[in-house]
Amino acid sequence: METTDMGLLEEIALMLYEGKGEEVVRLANEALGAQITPQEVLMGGLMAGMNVVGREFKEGKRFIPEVLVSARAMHMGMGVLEPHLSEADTRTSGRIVIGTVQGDIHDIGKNLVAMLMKGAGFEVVDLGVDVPAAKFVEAVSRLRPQVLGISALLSTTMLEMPKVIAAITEAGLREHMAILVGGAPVTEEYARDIGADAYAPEAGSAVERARELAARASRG
Ligand code: B1M
Repeated sequence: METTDMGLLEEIALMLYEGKGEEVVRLANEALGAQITPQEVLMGGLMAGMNVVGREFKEGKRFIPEVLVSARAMHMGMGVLEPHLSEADTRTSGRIVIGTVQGDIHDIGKNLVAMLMKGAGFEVVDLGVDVPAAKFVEAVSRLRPQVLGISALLSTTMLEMPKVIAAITEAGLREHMAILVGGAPVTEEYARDIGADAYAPEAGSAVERARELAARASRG
């Protein structure tokens, strides 16, 4: 693919696909300088590139080392967008503790959710990836968030979600807080079945759900 006739967003998508993080950073800055919004850079550039990577990974045309360099480029690109996407308004929407379940090291989507939550005025405590149920319980007990966000990207690891919810319940912490779940294999129905309070398919709606849940948790 020739880059000469491409728009900036297509170039960002291509550089992400090729795992050229420094180019992604340069082009993302150039796009922001050209008044392209951070949301457009995210969706039309970074996410568009990662979607192609994901499709080809599934089809066996891309392999883990290549996916890893694209993931690194994605992280670098998100680093450019973060100050713009998470320019928090001064209101505090509440506190959210978030993490990816045990056995799962996917963090790009979770980081995006965390970034937009910060932008929406939430205080975000990110526990990272591969988080055991006991660590979620410890954090909820110590920090008393209005919302606990749990992410899983594998159909095997989403089975950890009900274990986290059970551990929170057993620790007597389920009152006055709400649990939000998400990640590619998770569905609305699954969220309901495991006793989560809400499900969001992507980062924008995760913020909307968290706002509703935090308001409910503070009332309750
Ligand atoms: Co993985 N991987 N991966 N991988 N990987 C997937 C998830 C997969 C769908 C690819 C495929 O086969 N098509 C597949 C899972 C199949 C399944 O179980 N259904 C898969 C597999 C199989 C694996 C391995 C098992 C491969 C192997 O080793 N054989 C392995 C597992 C490692 C482990 O976790 N133990 C593995 C490894 C990896 C890498 C390390 C190479 C890398 C992760 C790097 C990183 O995250 N730092 C990686 C990547 C990059 C992917 C794909 C290509 C992209 C994921 C991503 O970042 N998407 C992915 C294919 C795909 O999803 N199409 C794939 C972009 C991101 C913005 O979207 O994460 O979906 P997403 O997040 C969205 C929503 O899901 C939602 O909002 C986000 C933003 O809109 N969301 C939430 C996410 N969390 C939320 C929480 C919420 C609410 C919404 O509330 C709390």
